[in-house]
Amino acid sequence: MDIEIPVVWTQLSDRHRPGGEIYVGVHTPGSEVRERTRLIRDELERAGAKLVGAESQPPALLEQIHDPGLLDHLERGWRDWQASGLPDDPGQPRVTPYLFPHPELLAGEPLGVPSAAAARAGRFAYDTMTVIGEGTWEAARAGVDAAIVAAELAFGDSPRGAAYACVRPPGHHATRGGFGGSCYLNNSALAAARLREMTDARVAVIDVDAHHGNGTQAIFRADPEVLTGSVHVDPGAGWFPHYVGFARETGHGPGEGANRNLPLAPGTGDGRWLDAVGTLADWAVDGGARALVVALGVDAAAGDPESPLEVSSDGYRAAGERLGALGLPTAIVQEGGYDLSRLATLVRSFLEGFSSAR
Ligand code: Q9C
Ligand code: ZN
Repeated sequence: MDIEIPVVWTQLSDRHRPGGEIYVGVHTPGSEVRERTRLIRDELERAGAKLVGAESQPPALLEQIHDPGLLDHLERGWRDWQASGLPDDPGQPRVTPYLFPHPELLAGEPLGVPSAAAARAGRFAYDTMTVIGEGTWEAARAGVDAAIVAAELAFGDSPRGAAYACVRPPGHHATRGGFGGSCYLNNSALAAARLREMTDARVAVIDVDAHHGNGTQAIFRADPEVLTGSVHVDPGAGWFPHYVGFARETGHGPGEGANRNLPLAPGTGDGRWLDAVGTLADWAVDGGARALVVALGVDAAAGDPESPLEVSSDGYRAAGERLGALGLPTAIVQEGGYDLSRLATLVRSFLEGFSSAR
């Protein structure tokens, strides 16, 4: 079956080469690697999908979603790091934090931006895994462009349009002013913001990545017009992002009730995972959503090195059918998914399921 959904693509994704990640102080190969988007693109091309280039977008929406300090750091962080001499002494080529402005370090004093590049590396990053290299900013920016273009194609001429943004690095762990979890800029949040502009109606983000979409939750925490729902492995059972992603997090102030978390036990598998996806779908529609962003992580799949949820390829197909059947304009944005032998077919299964329901 051919995939009717346009695939928004940018070769700038390749410019992000994290070269591994620092996990528990150890340099490890990391799982968010360059091959990911190529594998997906090639598979979707074979499935007959049409590729669309991600045109460069004006910065206004980016500045609406993210803190200017974060944007400035991501844009110039690598150059400043080069100038600081740290690549030679002690020999770290990428922007890698050693110190963080923990609330107990500040002890109530105001949070500034330190002058030393080594210290600045921890000012906006909340983990040691998510390093900045030469092309990180260009790739992350292009990911945002692709997500915005996907939102525009989804809303486009057809009232039931859909488009898929084939991007890396992923975005759903990036908050307004912070980044981590292999994410720098929140592509899914940008797609939601663009849909909000175009529809002038309520929008929902449904996040099926194996990990809690903490960045998207944080960005829209107090916004009643963007519903954010996430199904993920229970952070309380020992999984990233550990501190957030619990069912008790339901939004804040005017956004109270506009966030929903469905944490699942390790080993959950298709049945209860699909029930949770369905619960979020019904919740979004009952809440008045007129457009949808799917934060499509395929790392909930069995065999993925980053999660213990045992979802199958048919599970992803069924999730696609369920979300496609809502009939809403939908921007599907790539998030995680790290089993290189299955990544592309999982995305294909989801998109085929989605297409079949339109
Ligand atoms: N590799 C996304 O899926 N894992 N981020 C820590 C060492 C963190 C995943 C264990 C997983 C973050 C976008
Ligand atoms: Zn994930």
